[in-house]
Amino acid sequence: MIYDAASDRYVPLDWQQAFNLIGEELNKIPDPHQAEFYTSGRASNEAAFLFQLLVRAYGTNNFPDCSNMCHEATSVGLPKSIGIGKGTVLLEDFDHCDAIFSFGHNPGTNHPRMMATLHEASRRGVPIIVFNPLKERALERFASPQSPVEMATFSSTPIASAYHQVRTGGDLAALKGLMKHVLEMDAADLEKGGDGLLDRAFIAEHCIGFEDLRQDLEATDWDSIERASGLSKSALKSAADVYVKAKKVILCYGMGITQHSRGTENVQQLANFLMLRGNIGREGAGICPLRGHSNVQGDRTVGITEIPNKALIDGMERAFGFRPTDKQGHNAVESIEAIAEGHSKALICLGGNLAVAMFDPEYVFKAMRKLDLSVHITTKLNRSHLLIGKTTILLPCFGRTDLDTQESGPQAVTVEDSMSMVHASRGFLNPPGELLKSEPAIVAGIAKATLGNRYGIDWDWLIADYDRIRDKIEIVFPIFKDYNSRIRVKGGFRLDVPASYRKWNTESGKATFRVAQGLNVDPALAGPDVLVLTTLRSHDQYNTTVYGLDDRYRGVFGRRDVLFMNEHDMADRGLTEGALINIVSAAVEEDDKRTIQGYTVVRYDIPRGSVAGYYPEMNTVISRHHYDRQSGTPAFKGVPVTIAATA
Ligand SMILES: Nc1nc2c(c(=O)[nH]1)N[C@H]1C(S)=C(S)[C@@H](COP(=O)(O)OP(=O)(O)OC[C@H]3O[C@@H](n4cnc5c(=O)[nH]c(N)nc54)[C@H](O)[C@@H]3O)O[C@H]1N2
Ligand SMILES: Nc1nc2c(c(=O)[nH]1)N[C@H]1C(S)=C(S)[C@@H](COP(=O)(O)OP(=O)(O)OC[C@H]3O[C@@H](n4cnc5c(=O)[nH]c(N)nc54)[C@H](O)[C@@H]3O)O[C@H]1N2
Ligand SMILES: [Mo]
Repeated sequence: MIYDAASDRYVPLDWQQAFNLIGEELNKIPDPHQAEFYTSGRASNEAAFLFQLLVRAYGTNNFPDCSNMCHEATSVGLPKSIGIGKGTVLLEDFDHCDAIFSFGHNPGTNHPRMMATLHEASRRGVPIIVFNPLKERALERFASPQSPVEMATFSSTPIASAYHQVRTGGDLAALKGLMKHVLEMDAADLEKGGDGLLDRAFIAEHCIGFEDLRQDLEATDWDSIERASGLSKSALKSAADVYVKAKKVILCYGMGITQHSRGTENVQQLANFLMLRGNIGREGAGICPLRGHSNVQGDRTVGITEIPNKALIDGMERAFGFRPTDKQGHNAVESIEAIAEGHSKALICLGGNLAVAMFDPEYVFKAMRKLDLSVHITTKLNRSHLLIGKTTILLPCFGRTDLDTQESGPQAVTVEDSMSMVHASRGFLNPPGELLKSEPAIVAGIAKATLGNRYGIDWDWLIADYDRIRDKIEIVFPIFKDYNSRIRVKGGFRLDVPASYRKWNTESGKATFRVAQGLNVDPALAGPDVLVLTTLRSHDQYNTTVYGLDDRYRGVFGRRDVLFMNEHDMADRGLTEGALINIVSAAVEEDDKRTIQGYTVVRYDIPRGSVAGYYPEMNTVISRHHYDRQSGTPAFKGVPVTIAATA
């Protein structure tokens, strides 16, 4: 479909016409660095790999990606700590651990399969220690749909053995407190003639940076830790006690850790905490970032990155005979800036709803309307598609469950999950329309029309049989060795995660304790009336797709125009439950002050000074200047706001 200004409608367009038009427009742009290529994490490895091939052959690394808004703090932070930006545990490890720490994720809603694992662990008597500002129901108690007894008797199993309602953004301080306790307990144990509580052999053999960390923790006083974390020294002690008693600890985390202005450092403190007792790289222990989209991790692995390393460039040269540019491209925040400034002229989206997922829609929507070319490869219509540029084209594609038949027959595609397991799936439903194409076929169509025969890449040959795409992936990325045969084994295979067997691909070859200066006292959050807004998913949504208005675990029904508040913060402002309020951005930058009007106050069990509301509605008050400078992840979970009753 193409937008037709005369009739103010999208009108049908032949596939070949669409490809040709896109090719013409892309070729009009004087410099390839003036086009942006977004990927949302639903794209399969095969589609994402072809997309990066198209973009690199075109000549840029402008790869804004949903991962830039999600686990980028993990992808940037963990490699410096443990040499890889991925989790180190397998699902089986949960059967062997004897404590689980959970920071900033809401599995009852967002990772329902994880609930079964936590449920089982809890029944086994494994303590589960939760750090989350909100009391999340499914983390407190959970009735397993897999348990006939619980289903029949309406009973449930307690999940969290201790629930620490850390202040929003207080995790850095909480983690320093936990580690400070561990060091103090270790010293006390040594004094009593014990062996100490640190894994000294692990630290000596595998780590660097321990002395710097120790000094930082010694220099951090308990008062500041209590104030910044919102947790008492004794509460932190009880959690540290569980930690040192356990032989094998797994730590899980989500967006409550990554989406902060110091998200990267948050992630690194999690790694420090585990490394103190050698809880990385052995059975039953490790770090477990819970990913979002089904293939957000895989897309990164197969080359969707704005900062290609030498191995990637060399691999591309090996597989395709040309050497792509190594010039650093744009991440999501930078791509929006480039579009807003009129520097970038085109945006091609492999899925997603970028404009709505991002901060400050007033700014972002205006930017999108300046584009000369916007193209969306998509399964469903969404709001971003209505941000019309000069030429705006929608290319409908198959979903994962649709049967994808190419020249050599039905095709399977592959994805990588949070545990680095790669498996194949094949669609089985008849596609919803005869005219739809697969994502790889659409990317190939755009590529042919844009690049012609550049570098002799035979796009038709590649998409005729996706095994050929996988063979190319294997040439570029040798960790996919025997890709096509290994995905044919039931359950797929695991990509190599060196940290999981204590091989550290860091600069020094060691696991590295990384010091974060000070506590997370973000100046933007310091004003007298300022509250820290965190933005959440409800039970009835998948990211920007809102399926219904209920959020059953949080007890909100039929609406989303609410703000969760602590009762003292309400009283301070003379508000009672049900009061109508305006939420005003307290961003430091004047041009970013925006307001959300007429929302309703809901009293909630949340720490004083923290408020919560739903993503994406709350994005209106999120400043484009407020993101983690290391990873580019917007601070979606630490937004300064003030609240006023409506006039
Ligand atoms: N049903 C459903 N499933 C999904 C999604 C969906 O939208 N719907 N989205 C998918 C995607 S892309 C992702 S990334 C994942 C996201 O999964 P989660 O990481 O669970 O995402 P959020 O809903 O953003 O919730 C974050 C949790 O962090 C807590 N939190 C907020 N601020 C802080 C803080 O400062 N510190 C701590 N410790 N906790 C905090 C919140 O109270 C909440 O419980 O889910 C994926 N799965
Ligand atoms: N305030 C705030 N903002 C946030 C977050 C937050 O917690 N708070 N979370 C951030 C996070 S973690 C993420 S991951 C981003 C999400 O950002 P995006 O990934 O851009 O957003 P989604 O809503 O997941 O995109 C959904 C759209 O993708 C398309 N789609 C779905 N499936 C497919 C498919 O198989 N193929 C193709 N081609 N298209 C498909 C459909 O058009 C659908 O409307 O949002 C971020 N924004
Ligand atoms: Mo995400």
